[in-house]
Amino acid sequence: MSVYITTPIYYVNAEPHIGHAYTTIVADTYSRFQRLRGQRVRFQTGTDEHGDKIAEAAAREDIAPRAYADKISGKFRAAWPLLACKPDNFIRTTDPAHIALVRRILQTVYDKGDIYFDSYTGLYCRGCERFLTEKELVDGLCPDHRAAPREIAEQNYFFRMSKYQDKLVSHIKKHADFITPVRYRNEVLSFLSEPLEDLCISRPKSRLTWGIELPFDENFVTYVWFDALINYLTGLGYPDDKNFHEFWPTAEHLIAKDILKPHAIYWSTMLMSLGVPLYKKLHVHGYWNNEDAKMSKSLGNVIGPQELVESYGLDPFRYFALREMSFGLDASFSREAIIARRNSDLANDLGNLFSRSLSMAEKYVGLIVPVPVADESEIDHELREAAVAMLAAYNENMADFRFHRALQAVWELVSHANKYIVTVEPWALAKDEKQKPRLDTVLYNLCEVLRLLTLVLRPVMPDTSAKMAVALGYAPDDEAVASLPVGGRWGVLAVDQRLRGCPALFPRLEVAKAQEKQSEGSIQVKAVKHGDESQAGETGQDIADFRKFDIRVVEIVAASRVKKSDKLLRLTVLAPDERIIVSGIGQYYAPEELIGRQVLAVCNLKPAKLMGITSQGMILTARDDADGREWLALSTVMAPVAAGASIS
Ligand code: ME8
Repeated sequence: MSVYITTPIYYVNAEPHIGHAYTTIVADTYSRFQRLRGQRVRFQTGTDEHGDKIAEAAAREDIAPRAYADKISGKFRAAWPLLACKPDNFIRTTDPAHIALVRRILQTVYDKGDIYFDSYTGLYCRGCERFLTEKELVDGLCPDHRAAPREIAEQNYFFRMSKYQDKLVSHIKKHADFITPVRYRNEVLSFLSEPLEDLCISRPKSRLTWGIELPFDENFVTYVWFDALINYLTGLGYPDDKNFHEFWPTAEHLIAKDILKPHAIYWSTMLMSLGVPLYKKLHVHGYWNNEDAKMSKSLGNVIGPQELVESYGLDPFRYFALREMSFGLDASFSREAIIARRNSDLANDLGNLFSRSLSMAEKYVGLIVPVPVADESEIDHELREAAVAMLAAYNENMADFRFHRALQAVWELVSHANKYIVTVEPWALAKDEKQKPRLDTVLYNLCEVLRLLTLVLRPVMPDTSAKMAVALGYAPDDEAVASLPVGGRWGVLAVDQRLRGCPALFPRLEVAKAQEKQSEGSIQVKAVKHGDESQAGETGQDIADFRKFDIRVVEIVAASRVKKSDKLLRLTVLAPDERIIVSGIGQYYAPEELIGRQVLAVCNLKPAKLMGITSQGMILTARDDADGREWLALSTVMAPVAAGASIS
């Protein structure tokens, strides 16, 4: 089967921002998902370059509209690779092929008698680039642009939109998922319950020259929407190209709620007049606000793609965008929200599952996928069922543009697998030779969960998924991690496969509040760095003070819980002398996980008594509570060193 997915073509009167980024990431994720299912996909985006708004923006910069359009269109084109968005076609309305097709279609519709000349007086909103009806105004103003429309009286050409009203209503009623989510379908039906006016589709050249000239009257240019919507056909080589025949019947348009009417009504009736079957679906999403305020250039709170990626990382931003917005509703962007998602969902839940599982596979089976035993226990069965349920929910929700639900389902499996580890305690199984088959089964199951996660996250976080694939010993395009028909079931991971082990998938982030460039509305975030000199500044401490502390790498050789305490662990460490350290990490680490680990500890503190045990030092941890849940991460060294090595 084939899939044709389009984004709106964006106006070149402003640079790309988070709103454009979101729509394009959704289209890209959907294309990748459909490819993962084995479909042939065509994904198109581009820029909308004619009309009042562009002419005005160019005039403000004192350059010709075409040169201005070239500059901004180039910025859109350059933005998408930064977000790992890979459109198959990038269309511009100034492309000669597009201009030729718009003129050809205008002529066809005109010859058919669906365009007529008339005089007209109307209320024109420059922001919307269209005449508004009295009913659309709120307190005499355009509700979107909060400006009073101008009364304009002029002669113009009109498209007989009203002629197709009944046909459109019955099409929408007959095809329940023509416009989704349903609230937007209802909005369109409610609008169509009143008589539809014909659409003014020309602008006299005396008022606007930056547009496509009407083929039947050189004194007029085409209204920008009659020009822009046709891009969806131009991009397929309508009417003769094989792409048109293959992809048009599958067309799915993706837009935000701001441009519902032109797509649902203008475009559908234009297609009816042309005699071209309607597109298959219109997917409508809500609006991103910045910290609950509308984003606008004048408020200085517009965030560009480059800044987003530099601040948060590419995949965390893609994940956040898809997970945070319930498709169809508005959502709010904030630095706290994205960092919380990154630290909690990605670093804590997914990252930990991955590194824990692979480090156990390294320790217990030398990174070779072990043979699972046939008679699995109840808990293994539940894990497998959870994986199967995730696949079903994922497939259904991704196909229906409910990305947040699909990701919720994926994270249910992540947390199920994390609980599985805590319950089965692989480290305890490893102590008993008789439990070897059980341990092998557990490790197989965990690696198989990791493989399935790698597969389903591929459309959402392509870079991370590729890293995960390599860590599991796959080439990134291996069908086990790159094809749902092949890999989308339990048990595909081959026994004896050599795993490679895993780097940290998501280094944790903190908000560097002091460095926020509030005035520019931009956000600065940096990786956690201890002892960062820039933070010490003028009031910094003397290095001699730091040297007073004897910080060493210590090796944990034994660990147990301190009785009657959730938090405290009794650790026997080599520093290199053997000593006991009591540490408050019991809620975050199981004692068994720690044996053999090298961590940092302060070794010359006065001995302290904790729950009756004398502690001869303090283990160093990084505390993170960015998402409101405290998490302590043990500090460690990147390569093994001799126990007792000092830190300087
Ligand atoms: O309307 N939240 O172009 P445009 C979510 N050229 N999405 C947003 C957004 C926000 N705050 N801001 C913009 C046009 N978008 C026409 C389209 S199509 C034939 C012609 C996204 O540059 C969203 O997809 O104003 C919205 O529909 C689109 O950008 C509007 O882009």
